[in-house]
This record gives sequence, C-alpha cells and structure tokens, in this order.
Amino acid sequence: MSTMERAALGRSGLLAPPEGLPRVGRCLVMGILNVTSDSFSDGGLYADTRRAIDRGLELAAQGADIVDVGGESTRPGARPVCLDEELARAVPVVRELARAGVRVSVDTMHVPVARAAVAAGARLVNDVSGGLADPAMARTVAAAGVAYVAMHWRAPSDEMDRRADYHDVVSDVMAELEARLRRLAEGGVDPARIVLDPGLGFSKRPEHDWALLAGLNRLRELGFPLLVGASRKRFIGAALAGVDAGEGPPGGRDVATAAVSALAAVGGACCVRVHDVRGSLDAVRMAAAYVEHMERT
Ligand code: PMM
Repeated sequence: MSTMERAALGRSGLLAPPEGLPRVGRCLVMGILNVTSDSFSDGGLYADTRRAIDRGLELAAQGADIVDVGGESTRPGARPVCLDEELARAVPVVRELARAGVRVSVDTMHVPVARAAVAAGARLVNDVSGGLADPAMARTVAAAGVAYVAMHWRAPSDEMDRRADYHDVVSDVMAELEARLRRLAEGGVDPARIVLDPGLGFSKRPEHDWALLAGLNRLRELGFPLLVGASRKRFIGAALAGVDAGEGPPGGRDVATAAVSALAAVGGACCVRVHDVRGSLDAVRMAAAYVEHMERT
C-alpha cells in the first residue's frame, strides 16, 4: 500500500493492525508485564522470573491479545539498568511465554535485547524511543521481519519531564513521528509492520496527553496503525484527583483506564497497552459495537 493510500485510509476508516498481529475486528489489548523492580505502578511485583511467567500466562488467559514484556523501567526519573540485567530479566520470560503459545512483544530500546527476545519468540518490538536510543534498531527489526512500535519520545527517563514544550502538541508529535518514519524507511523497515504511538506521559504534561488522545483522528492521517499507552498514567490520576481530592494508588486508576481505552478505540487506535486486561477488553468490545452502529447511522 502506498503512503497516499495509507493516508487516505487513515482519514476515512479504522486502520487494521500491522502484519504479524491478529485481526479480531476490534482494538487489540496488550497486557503489560514489567519484569522490573521500579516501574511506577507494578515495579517489583513480577521481578522474579517464575512470578513474571505466571503473570504473563494470567494476562493471556484474561484475554490479552499480546503480552508486552519489559526488563527496564521507563517511568519518569527511572535510572537505566545495564544490558545484562535487562536481558536476564526479559528474555527467559519471553521464551517461556512464547513456548506456551502466547503472542509476546518485547518493550526495549536496546538492539541486543530486541535481538535476543525475537530469537526467543517475541513477534513485536515495542521501542519507546522510536529508534532514537539505538540507531541500529531500524536495521535490526527490518532483518528480523517482526512488527515494530515506534513511540514518540524525546529524551531518557531522567530528562523527559524537562522536554515537555510544544507549540501545538498534536502537530509537533506528528512531525517528530514523521522524522522517525523516515529513519525507519532508511533502515529498510517494512511500512506494513509499523505501529505508531503518541507516547502519553513521555515528555508530556496532562494537557498534552488529553490533546493527543482527542487528536487521534489527526494522528491517523499519518497512515499507520496507532497504539495508545494510557494505563494508570499521571494524567488519569490528575483527572481523578479533581473528583476525589487525592490521586490514590495507581491500581485505583484501572476503571478510568478502561474508560480511556474505550475512547482510544473509538478514536481509531488499533491497540491499547494496559495493566488490567479484563476491564480494557470489555471497554474495547463496547467501543467496537458502538463504532459499528455509528457507521450505520
Ligand atoms: N508506556 C510505558 C512503557 N512502555 N510502550 C508503549 N508503546 N507506549 C507507552 O505508552 C508505554 C510503553 C510506561 O508505562 P509502564 O511503566 O506502566 O509500563
């Protein structure tokens, strides 16, 4: 499909998931499995390999279309882990889940981790840096022939909050994602395997996150399927705080996250990345029924 055709499709209808991901007639649900000690809402819960595998199997049993395994926290202020540590955390979990028939993605910015995870059975590389952290990522995913999520990102975790300046956040994010797409094309990545992600919470303040969520129809004009990662993020806590006078624990944001998943699905996202799979799965099913009826009227 040409870029023009993709752009036309992006304006007129919902974009199907990329090659390599299932087509189920609704927005896909990616379950989060952070095998880390310091992720912002579930850090430490699944740091042990056996517990992480069990959690991945549980997410799949709850209906996750994909389980996203990450060995390095990307929360604001998080310190990078060394490569050996990231490999040791993520790869055994990817291998066991893939062996059990679970569709697995690997959440990494690092080429050696992406390579090892794909060799262990991962079918998607989820790179929050969109290829900026490691210039060899494009060639790596091109050679591996797997699907690739390129997220909008400006800086590592310890610096990202200082880089939240935008003129018009939707236009700026679109322009920066287009630059990422050019680099991916130069690296030989098949456009049919690319998913774009506006990167909610990454160098974004709550007002930016809401503008991007409300602007998904504009982001779709880029002509690529979109993934939205809103789960339990600060902008949800901040919106709830206005009602409850207190942010509460991140797990207390799961009902609101499911509501945001429905909004993202109606906005045309092809996938939502969430901690609580059950709630968002019901939410995207409701969104699919709603969109079907909207199109008939
Ligand atoms: N957010 C986090 C980690 N990985 N990947 C994608 N594609 N999009 C996101 O928004 C995203 C991500 C940070 O959230 P977590 O610490 O709860 O996993």
